[in-house]
Amino acid sequence: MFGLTRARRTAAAVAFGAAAAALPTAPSAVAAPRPVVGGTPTTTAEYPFVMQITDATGGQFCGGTLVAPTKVVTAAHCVVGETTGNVRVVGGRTHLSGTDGTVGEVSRIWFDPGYTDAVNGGDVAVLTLAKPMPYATAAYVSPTGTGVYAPGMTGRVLGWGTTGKNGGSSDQLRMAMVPVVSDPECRDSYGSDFVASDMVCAGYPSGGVDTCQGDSGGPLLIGGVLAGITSWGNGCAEAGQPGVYTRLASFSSLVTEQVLT
Ligand code: 4AZ
Repeated sequence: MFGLTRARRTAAAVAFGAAAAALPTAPSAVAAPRPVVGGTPTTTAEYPFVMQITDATGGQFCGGTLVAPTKVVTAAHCVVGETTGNVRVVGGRTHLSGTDGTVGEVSRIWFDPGYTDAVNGGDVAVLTLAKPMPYATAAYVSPTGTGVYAPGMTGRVLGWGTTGKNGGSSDQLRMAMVPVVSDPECRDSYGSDFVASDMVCAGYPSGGVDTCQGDSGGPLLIGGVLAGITSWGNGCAEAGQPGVYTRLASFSSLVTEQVLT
């Protein structure tokens, strides 16, 4: 089936990196980026583990989370098709326009071997950095994820993604709070595109607060730990269309293998 939800989904399967620029114009059925409302500006001093994922010229296209000095968790869809030479990780830089912080080269790219697109397999990747980042790391959820994904739990999302209707990314890092949505409720929104074992949803029933284009790969923190990765959604901040995040607990052991490698 090729229903409205799938057709109109903001294309999380498309990386917004250099490669995306070469793609033909998206079909008109694809929703334009919509405002992310309700977030507040913040800093990498406040959230030192939040990383920009950029191309070789410094153009940010995704977010990531430092979970060990040389390991960054991001979304598979951010890095599929990329090579180590054309991706950088930037830490300690609150503003996209900044030149502060640390630019890290990537020595290895791993993503869930089951990943084929946003709906199939885990939208999770681990980048290995050539040198350690001098920033505090974030803890990530255990394989059981006990209690973490309970509906109504407060999630915290961060990124430089789109904040205005036809606007570009936010120059300054932003943070927003979104409640975890129950699996049945998310299934009501997305049908079989929502795979509860691999994904978790967050957002208000009326919308208004959400991640958006450019936030992909960045963190969903619940109870202070990295519990999700910004992955996809139908548009941004629309009523009844919560953001969909990688359910990191399901991939926690795989991530640990990569962290220890
Ligand atoms: C994106 O394209 C994207 N509203 C990120 C988050 C959401 C939708 C799209 C969720 O990067």
